[in-house]
Amino acid sequence: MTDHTASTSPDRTAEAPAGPAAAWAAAGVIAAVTGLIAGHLAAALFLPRAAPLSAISDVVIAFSPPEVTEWGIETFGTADKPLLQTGIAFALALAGAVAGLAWRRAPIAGALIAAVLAAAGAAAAITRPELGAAAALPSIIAGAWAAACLHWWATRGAARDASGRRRFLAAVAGIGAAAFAATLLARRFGPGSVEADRDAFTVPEPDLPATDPGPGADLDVAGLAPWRTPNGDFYRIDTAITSPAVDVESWELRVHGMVGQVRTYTFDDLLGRELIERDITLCCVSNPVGGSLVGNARWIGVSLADLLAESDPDPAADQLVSRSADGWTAGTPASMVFDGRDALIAVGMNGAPLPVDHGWPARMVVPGLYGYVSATKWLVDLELTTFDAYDPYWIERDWALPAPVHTASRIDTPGSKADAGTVTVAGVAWAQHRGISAVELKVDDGPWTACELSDVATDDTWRQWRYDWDAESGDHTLTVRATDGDGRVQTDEVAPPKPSGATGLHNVKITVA
Ligand SMILES: Nc1nc2c(c(=O)[nH]1)N[C@H]1C(S)=C(S)[C@@H](COP(=O)(O)O)O[C@H]1N2
Ligand SMILES: [Mo]
Repeated sequence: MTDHTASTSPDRTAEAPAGPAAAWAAAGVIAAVTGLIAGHLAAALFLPRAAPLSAISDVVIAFSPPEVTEWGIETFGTADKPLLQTGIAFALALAGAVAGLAWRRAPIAGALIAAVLAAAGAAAAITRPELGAAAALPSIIAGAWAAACLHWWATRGAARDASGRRRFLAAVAGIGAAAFAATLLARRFGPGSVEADRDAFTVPEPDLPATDPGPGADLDVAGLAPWRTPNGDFYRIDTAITSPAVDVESWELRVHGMVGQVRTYTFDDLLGRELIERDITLCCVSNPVGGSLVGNARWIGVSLADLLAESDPDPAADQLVSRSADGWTAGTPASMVFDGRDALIAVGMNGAPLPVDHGWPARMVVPGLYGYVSATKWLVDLELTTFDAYDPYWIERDWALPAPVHTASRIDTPGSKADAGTVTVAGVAWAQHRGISAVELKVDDGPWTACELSDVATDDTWRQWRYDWDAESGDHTLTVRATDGDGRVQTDEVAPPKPSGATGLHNVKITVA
């Protein structure tokens, strides 16, 4: 017979917490990180932008002063958002350690920390544009998993001996690693994945093919940017942490505002229209002199002007506001959209379906304007309005109203060292929709000397240039300047990117041995 009254269980309140504090902190970190993975797996399965890290980063960006976001873009370029997400993940891991230590003293305190973090993630997700109440779920799952982990640890892990504790934590970390792999797979192939839709889309043959500039379009110099920028190398700038996953089946483009008739178009409606293929160079207003936020691609899409005309726009509407699936906006002068230039709603880029990061399934491209006032990705809405009535995203943040791109030129090669003798100096120059008529190079304080230019078929692309320089040993400065198609020489006046685009001449300092 067992004597149930003679219990050997110790007095819990009097006992010191099981296991060393460091092990509890480690358990907290593992709980937080695996919780985040659980949240991201849940999101990947049904709502990519509701992933806790994406939602929190989106909110951090939305509420950061513009100076901070611009500093991020300038300092880290395209790596700004992965870095922000990594930083937030570290902060959450740290919060996990704190929750672990708190749980050691009083489980309710640790659970409370997990609940507060989950609530913050949930609030961030449901307040994002176009995300409903269901967006709270991934963060709730993350918090619940983290709390469950700490509970398991407290009840069956912490009291073991050192190697038992390590085995316990390794097992939980292993589950996390497996969930991480599953997340990556779900992102690529899961129901929330737009990649599958995109893969299934074959870009149709254009009704109006681009005029090919021929082999002379590319001077083919080592180190020189190719005339056509491959999609994988094309710069990417946007405010989205995770590119919006737009479902092409239900995608609609709405035209409204100061129009005679509101219209909506499906993706099939777009494909049924006359398809136009054009080579157009796109550049970012944030690009510093000599910078790489510029690229040239062969776009395929429909005429923006023709599509808008079907809605019978009011001639008093001077601004076309385009809106993306994630609520970003750009304001383009209606006069420029309707002046006959090849303003496109593009569905293809360099022969491939528009990459998800570049706006799948549809984006705007307007030759001659910076991206922030024209190149809306994940396009869903076109509103004819006035500049007086509405300030779009970057205008509200004190960037300049739209103006034609500045004439710019860049030296791509050589770098900072060369051997004496003939050195090929080469680069690109752009002044979209005005074209480039000349590029000149200056060595030290010498005269401006004309460079050889590549062939172009239109004024809407950049143009390569090259110059065979007879380099003598010593330190030299090479400076480049371009002249646009209207005969205007690029200004040497130095201006920063904000508010209306950088100006000044690009130079490189080179040591010739
Ligand atoms: N939806 C959306 N579209 C956007 C942006 C954005 O933040 N969100 N950024 C614009 C800016 S500032 C530029 S320079 C171009 C860059 O296009 P790319 O990323 O395809 O090179 O996209 C434009 N379209
Ligand atoms: Mo931009």
